[in-house]
Amino acid sequence: MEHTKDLRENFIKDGYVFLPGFLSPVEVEAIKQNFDRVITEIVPVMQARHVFYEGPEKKASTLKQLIDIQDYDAFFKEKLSTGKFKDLAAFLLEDKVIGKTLEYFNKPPLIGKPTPPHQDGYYFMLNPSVAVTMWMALEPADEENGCVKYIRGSHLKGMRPHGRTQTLGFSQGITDFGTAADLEEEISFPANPGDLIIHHSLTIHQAGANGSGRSRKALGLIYFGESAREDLEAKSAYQKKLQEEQV
Ligand SMILES: O=C(O)CCC(=O)C(=O)O
Repeated sequence: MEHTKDLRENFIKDGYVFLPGFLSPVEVEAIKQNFDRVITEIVPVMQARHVFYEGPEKKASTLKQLIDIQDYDAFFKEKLSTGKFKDLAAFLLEDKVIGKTLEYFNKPPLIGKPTPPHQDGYYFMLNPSVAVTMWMALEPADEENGCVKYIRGSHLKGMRPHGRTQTLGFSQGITDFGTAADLEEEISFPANPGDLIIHHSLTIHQAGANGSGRSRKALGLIYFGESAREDLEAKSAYQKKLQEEQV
C-alpha cells in the first residue's frame, strides 16, 4: 500500500479516508476463516465483557461484537501489532502507535440494530486525542445492511455531548446529533470485502440497522498515538456519570 501525502492530507481535512481493496480476496478469506475459528473455539472461553450478542439469547446467529481478540489469539495479535494496518495508522497519525484492540463487528440479518452516532474519543478519553479506528468490510456493506456513515470534518469541531444508549457495545451516543450541519456533511461508505475505512478518534460516525437477510461482518482495529495521554479529568467525570446513571 502506498502511503501518499494526499492520503494523509485527506485524513487531516476530512477526518477519514477510504481505501478500496486494501486487502486482497485471499487475505480477506484468511481473516474470515480465523474469525470463524475464534467464534467456535475461543468465544466460549472469552470474558463476557468482551462478547456482545444482539438480544438476550446468547447464540451464534445473534453474535454482534467481539473486543480485545488480540488477548486471546496469536493470529489476530499479530494482525494488530505488526504489518500494514499498524504502519498505516502510524503514517496517518505521524506518530508511533500502539495497537489497542482488535474487534469483530457483525449486524446479524434482520435483527442488527443501528450503531448510535458517536465519537470514539469519548470512550478512549485521551488528551490529545491522537488515535484512529480502522474498519474493514469482510462482506458487502451497504445502506440496506448498515454500512458506516461519517460526518465529514466533524473531528475538527471538538467533543460533542454523549449520553447512555441501549445499544450493547456502544453504550454512549451523541445526545444532540442530527443538526442540519451534521446531516449536510454525512457520507455513507458502502464497502466490499477488503475495503478499508479509517477515521480519526473525534470523527462522528454511525451505522444503520440491518434490514436485510444478509449479515454485515467487519474487522475493527484501534491504534493510539504514543503522544496521546490518558485524560484523567475526563475519565473521572465519565465514571461519575456512569455511577449516576446506574442509580
Ligand atoms: O460496525 C459498526 O457499525 C460501527 C463501528 C464503529 O463505530 C467503530 O468502529 O468505531
